[in-house]
Amino acid sequence: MPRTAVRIVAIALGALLLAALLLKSCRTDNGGVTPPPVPKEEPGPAVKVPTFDADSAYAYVKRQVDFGPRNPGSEGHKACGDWLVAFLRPLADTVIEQTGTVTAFNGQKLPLRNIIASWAPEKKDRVLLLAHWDTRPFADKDETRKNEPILGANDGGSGVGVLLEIARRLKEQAPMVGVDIFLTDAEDVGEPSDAIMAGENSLLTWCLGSQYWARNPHVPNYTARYGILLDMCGAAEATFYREQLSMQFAPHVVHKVWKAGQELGHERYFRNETKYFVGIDDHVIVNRDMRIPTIDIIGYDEGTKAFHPSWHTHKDDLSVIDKATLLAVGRTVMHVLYHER
Ligand code: AHN
Ligand code: ZN
Repeated sequence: MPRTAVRIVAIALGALLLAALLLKSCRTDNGGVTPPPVPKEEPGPAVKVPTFDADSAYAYVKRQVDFGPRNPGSEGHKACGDWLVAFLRPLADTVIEQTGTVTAFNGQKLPLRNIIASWAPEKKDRVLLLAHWDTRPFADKDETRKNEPILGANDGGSGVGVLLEIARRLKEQAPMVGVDIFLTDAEDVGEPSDAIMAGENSLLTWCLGSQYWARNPHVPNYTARYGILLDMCGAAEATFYREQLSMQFAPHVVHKVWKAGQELGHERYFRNETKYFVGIDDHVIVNRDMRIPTIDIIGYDEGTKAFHPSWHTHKDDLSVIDKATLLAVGRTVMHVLYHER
């Protein structure tokens, strides 16, 4: 055979061998009769949500209560404010303190200290988390010692405790979105009132810190995708119903958060009914003045048909706080936060 012919035969044999090998590798176990199964829709890379540690959230509530009452102008207010800033500084990318003076309903001048900790402040897509860190200067719902300031373990302490634990996790693992934790001041200095629905003037005697911030945002043109306010979210067996104003301003956020809570197994806490209308709280200001859709996760009590029985009384101490409730709230908020793209 001439040389070229030998070469052609060799190439042909090689090609055949290769084809056979390829064919074999394509065959399925049952001889290539059935096509390979259609792969199920690939879920995106699983989102890893950091653990929320309820023991540390509880310790942060206790730490605040140990300062005593934290009403604006008090010793506890000054000391706790210093501690909060020192706690957040090493965890956040920036911590901004807004200080000023506000006037209470009775004409009293109060020192104001809003604390805003930010992660990835350069990002446009952000989530705002809020809780008030001040406590009520009097116990107007109590039978005794009505004029003395309360400890505010649940009313003030609980929301801040949960957010401080989230802050610790934000340092360890960044979510896709930027985050701001806004600890509002002078929320709980409102005019005592028996009416659930007081007039507009009386309503605006509450939430003086968030009102100040809305007039003077900590950064120019500040905005966020949405906001979540935590208020009185630490009592045992707390129930969180969809709050009416949250449903009006930010129904998509309510649905997202309540769905997350239920999927995580916290359906005892997150209930699918609207039971109350919280006419004034920091979310009202953020919605109304900043136009950031913001919800309120705030405990509703089946007995009082309003807030927890310890509300604005001296009973609002550490014994009200339950780790299981802190856990349900903290895990739910973190789940939502870390699933934002
Ligand atoms: C009213 O008392 C109308 N709203 C509740 C605001 C508040 C007080 N949250 C905590 N303490
Ligand atoms: Zn209060």
